[in-house]
Amino acid sequence: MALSAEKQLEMLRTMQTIRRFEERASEDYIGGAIYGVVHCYIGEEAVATGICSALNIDDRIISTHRGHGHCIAKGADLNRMMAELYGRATGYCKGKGGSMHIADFSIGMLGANGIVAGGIPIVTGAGLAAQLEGKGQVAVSFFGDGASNAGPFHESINIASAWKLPMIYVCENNLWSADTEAKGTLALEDIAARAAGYGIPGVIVDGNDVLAVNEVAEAAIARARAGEGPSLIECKTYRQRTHTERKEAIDNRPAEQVAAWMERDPIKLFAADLIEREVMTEEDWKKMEEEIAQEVLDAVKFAEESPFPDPEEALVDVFAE
Ligand SMILES: Cc1ncc(C[n+]2csc(CCOP(=O)(O)OP(=O)(O)O)c2C)c(N)n1
Repeated sequence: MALSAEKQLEMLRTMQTIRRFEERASEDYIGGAIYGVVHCYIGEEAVATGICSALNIDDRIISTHRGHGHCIAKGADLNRMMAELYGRATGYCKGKGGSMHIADFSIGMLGANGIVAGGIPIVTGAGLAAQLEGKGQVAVSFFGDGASNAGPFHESINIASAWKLPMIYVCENNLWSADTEAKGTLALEDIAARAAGYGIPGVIVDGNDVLAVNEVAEAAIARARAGEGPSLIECKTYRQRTHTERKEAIDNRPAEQVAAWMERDPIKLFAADLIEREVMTEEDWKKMEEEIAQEVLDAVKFAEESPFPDPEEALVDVFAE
C-alpha cells in the first residue's frame, strides 16, 4: 500500500531529527559538555525510521550502543534524551546512564545496550511476552554486523524460530565493527543468509532507502502478527562517522569507501525524491530543517538548565555494585 504524503514527511522529519540531534551531541561531546562515549548513527537513519514507522507504540524494540536513532524513531523525548547525555537529573536515567542506556518503556523502547549483542536475548524475551499476552504485539531487535557473529544472536534466533515468536531481527550491516572490517570476520557475504539455518525468511534491503526498509518491515511485521514467526532483515548501510566520536578523527576506513557512501546519504536521497515527486517543495524542506534545528536547541537549553543529580543519590536505582 502506498504511504500517504503525511507519513512520508513524518519519516523525513524523524531522519532529520536524528541527524541534527547527533550532530549537536557530537559537538558537545568533543567540546566537553557531554560525558561518557557517544556513538553516532549518522548515515543509518533510514533503518530505524523505516522499521519504526511500521510499528505501533506498544510494539517493543531494543537498541545497541549506537542507540539515539532507535530512540528518536520510536518517539522518545528529545529533552530527556539530551539531558541524559548531559548527565542531568531530568534525563531518562536521571543522568546516571548516558548515551548507551536510554530506555522509555512507555513507548516500547526497552533500552540501548553497551554490551554488543546483549539486547538480542532481552528483546526475544519481549517477543515471548507478546506471544503469551496474545494482543498481537511484535518485538524488534536492532543489532550490528559484529553482533551477528556473537552467540546471543544465534541462540535467540533459534528459539524464536522454534517457538514462532513475533520477532523481527534487524541487522544494520554498516560494513565495519568498530575498526575491523566486517568481511574479515564474517563467514558469509550476506548476514541474511544465516536465516536459512534457522528456517526463517532472510531478506537484504538497501538500508539507505527508507521506503524500501519500510516495505520489508511491513511484510515481516505482518508475518509476525499473524503468528508465523520471526524474520531476519539485513540492511546494507554505512556509518558516516568514526566508530565513536573522537577528538582526533582517526579513521582506518578507505577514503573512497567513505566518499562513495556519503554520496548515498539517506536523508539527501529521500528529500530529493520527495521534492521530485512533489510531495514537498524546497521551501517546505528548508522550513522543516529549521524547525528541527530549533527543537534540538530547545533540548540543549533544557539540558543546560537542568540540575546535576544529587550526589546523595549516587547509589539509588543502581542494581549492581
Ligand atoms: C560483548 C562486547 N564485546 C566488545 C565490545 C566493544 N565494542 C563496542 S562496539 C563494538 C563493535 C560492534 O560492531 P557492530 O555490532 O557491527 O555494531 P556497529 O558499531 O557497527 O554499529 C565493539 C567490539 C562490547 N561493547 N561488548
